Order: sequence, then C-alpha cells, then structure tokens
Amino acid sequence: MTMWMNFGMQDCNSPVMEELMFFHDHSMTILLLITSMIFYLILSMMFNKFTMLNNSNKQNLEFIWTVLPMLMLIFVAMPSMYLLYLMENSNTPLLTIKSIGHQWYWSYEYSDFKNIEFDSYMIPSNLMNKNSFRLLDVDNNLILPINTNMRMLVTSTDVIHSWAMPSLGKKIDAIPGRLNQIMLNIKRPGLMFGQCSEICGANHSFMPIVIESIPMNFFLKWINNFN
Ligand SMILES: [Cu+2]
Repeated sequence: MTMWMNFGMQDCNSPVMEELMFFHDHSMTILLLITSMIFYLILSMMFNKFTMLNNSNKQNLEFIWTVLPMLMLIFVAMPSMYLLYLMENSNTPLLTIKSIGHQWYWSYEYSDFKNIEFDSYMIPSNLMNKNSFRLLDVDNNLILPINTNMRMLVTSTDVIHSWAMPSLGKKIDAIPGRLNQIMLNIKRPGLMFGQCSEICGANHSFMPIVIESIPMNFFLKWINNFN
C-alpha cells in the first residue's frame, strides 16, 4: 500500500527532503483550490446569461482581484526561498566524502582516512541475484553513517555527470576541473537509490548510485576493516 501511496517515490531520508515534501503538499493544496475555483467560474460563465456590464470601473473589485493573487504568490514564494537557502546550508561536517563521476561509473574517496577509495559499478543483468534491483544495484555501495553531518565533494574526470539521491533531496553536477559541495545528513539506516542525472554518454543510464546508511559504530568498524 505504501508503495502506491507515494507513487513509487522513495521515503524521505533527510530533514531537507522532508521539508521539500511538506512544501510540495503546501503548494499543491493552493494549486488545487485555485484550479477548482477557476473551473467553477468557467462553468458558471458558460451556463448563465449575465452581461457583467456592472463590473466595469469598479476600483474596489479590481484592487481585490489584483492583491489576492499577489498574496497567494507570496505564500508560495516565502517557503520556497526558505527551502532554497536551507538546501545550500553548510554546517561543520564530521566527515568528507569525494564522489567522482566517470564514463560510466562512480568512484568514492573517504579523504579523512588513509587509502579508502573504491569504484562503484552497476551490476549487469546477467550477474544479478534474485533479490537485486535491476539497473540500480552496484557492486560497492557508498557506506555512510546516520545522523552525521557530512560533506560530499563532487567532481568528474571526463564529462559532466550529476550525482543525485532523491530520498535525500540532493542533486549536484559533477563537473571536470571543479569541486561542487553538498551537505548530507541521513536520518535512518537503509538502502537508497539514485542515478546519474546528466545525459553523459552511451551508458548514462547504467551508472546508478547506492547509499547504504548504517549507525556510526558499524561505520567505524567498516572503516577499520577496509583494506
Ligand atoms: Cu553520468
């Protein structure tokens, strides 16, 4: 049932994505009210014979129907601006991860530790397990701790890619010769799926991103046992 309720979208896994979802519901509510009112007005104008001659030169009426839509736009614009700044917000990160786009796979570096870097390739259909997610699973997941402020530095070695993770509300371009920064904070343990979001070449569809979020003590164990 949940799958149908959220139209196949993944559940929110970060505070920012949760706010984005609230904003979506808020603006859709306003949109629905406006649309139904317009629909009603169109119908009523089609089916009555009023000439509306009395509506010309009515200053008060014109003032109201100018100011009301303005107020509605402000009620949409204010939370939108707030979210725009919230998404760019950066606070002191405890961990930095570098994500590098290649044609056509991602590689990750944990620069806070020694020699922790790996490539993350999609698992092709002929090598899938029965429980694999087709075109989404990778051989090496990006392992991240939960409830931790993290900084992701995104770049590319060849063409422009885009690192995107819908359930965290994150999408940032990976541009050769440039480091883009994005802040991550994951709320709960789980698997999250994303894809490259910039048409980057023949195998653009086949360079997915998988985050596996785990509690900090497990993360530290994973770091210690990495070789
Ligand atoms: Cu790409």
